[in-house]
Amino acid sequence: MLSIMRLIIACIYALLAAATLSLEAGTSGSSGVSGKVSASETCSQVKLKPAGQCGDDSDCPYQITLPPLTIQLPKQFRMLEKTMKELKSLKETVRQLRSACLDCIPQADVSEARSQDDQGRGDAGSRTPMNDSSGNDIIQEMQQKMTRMSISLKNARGQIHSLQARLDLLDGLNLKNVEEVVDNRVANLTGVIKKLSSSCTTECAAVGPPQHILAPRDCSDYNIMEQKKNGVYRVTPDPRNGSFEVFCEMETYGGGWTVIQHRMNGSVSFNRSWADYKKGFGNLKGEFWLGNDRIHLLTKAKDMVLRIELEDFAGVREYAKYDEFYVANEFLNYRLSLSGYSGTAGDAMHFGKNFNHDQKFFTTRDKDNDKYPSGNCAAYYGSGWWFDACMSANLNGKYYYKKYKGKRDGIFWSTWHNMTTEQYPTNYRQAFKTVSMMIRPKNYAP
Ligand SMILES: [Ca+2]
Repeated sequence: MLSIMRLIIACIYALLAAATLSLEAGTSGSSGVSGKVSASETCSQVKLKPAGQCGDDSDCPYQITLPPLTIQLPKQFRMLEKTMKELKSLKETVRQLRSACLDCIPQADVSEARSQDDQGRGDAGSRTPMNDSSGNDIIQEMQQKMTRMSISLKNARGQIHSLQARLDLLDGLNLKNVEEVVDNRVANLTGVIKKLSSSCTTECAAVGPPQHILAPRDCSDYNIMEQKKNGVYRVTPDPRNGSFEVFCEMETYGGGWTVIQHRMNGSVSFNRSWADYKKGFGNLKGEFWLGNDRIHLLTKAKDMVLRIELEDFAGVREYAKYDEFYVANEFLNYRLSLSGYSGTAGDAMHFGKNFNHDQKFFTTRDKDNDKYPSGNCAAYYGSGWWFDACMSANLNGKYYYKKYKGKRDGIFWSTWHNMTTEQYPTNYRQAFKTVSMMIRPKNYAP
């Protein structure tokens, strides 16, 4: 408002200055000048004009016309008074509340005292209830705000707690621990690789060229390729480990069998070292042990079934079949997994609690992995086998051409003929004319 007043005054001053100039012009030149004197645009509404001749008393008959003053105030100004009043009453309420709080006077007492006071003041009585209610409103609003804030605080505290818990968990995991575990694993693996490369001789050098990837993995693959004749075939169970020759039984029992062991005339000794059993020995067209590494590769490549064919010197043939047959690698001592028996020769591999060849390690005369604490079963029986403590079956035993007496070190299958009918040392022991161990994929369909 002040600034508007200043503007008007400035306008008047400007007009007066202009009029003075015009007067000087009028006195020096023609008289009765009747031109309008206008200042800036802002001052255009203010007019100053001559109303006759100047007299001797220096009072010039000029008149000033001011426009009607209209000031547009913001509409909020309409509320100004009301707002000021409300502010005043609020201040009063706050003051009362503060004093009530300071004096520790119960709220009811204050209300009572105030109502008495108001009665004394007459007309003020009508405003007091409004003040009370607005005060209560403020208190309620503040209480609501407080409640909301305390809820927010509670939530925040909960979140902080859960974050802390997660942090603690991460601390527990501790990157250093993880690093240590990884380091240990790497160290172990390095050890294994070192071992592997040191044992890597001729077999590793024989790693085949890429064409072996599509080569038959075992005899069943040849059977699919319409090779129906028994004989020696090359197989590649795992391209990374090269290929090797095997004898395939393609004509009987549905064909597709990879033979891993064969006895037929006693021409080959099976009383061999760990190294011999590892790489295999004998003649694929005669008597042989395919080799533990190769048996491992074959049984690792596919789920295999084992078929054992037995024939005695009377020409009687029996068989035992196992739906699961797996030989682990050398680091696990070629541990045997064998289950799912069917057949006619009986389940001599699981003869009983004390004679069970399943899950047993391979033992040779120079490497004792058996369950017999006082000696080496392989050395005693002159055979490499998955000895327990020691055996209810041993197909790598000595080849006898007829029944024999004494130490049971021959080819042995305890469920045929029965062990109890061969009382030591008086009775004769069974001898076998031919033995075959052969494997074929479980899902093979002849
Ligand atoms: Ca032992």
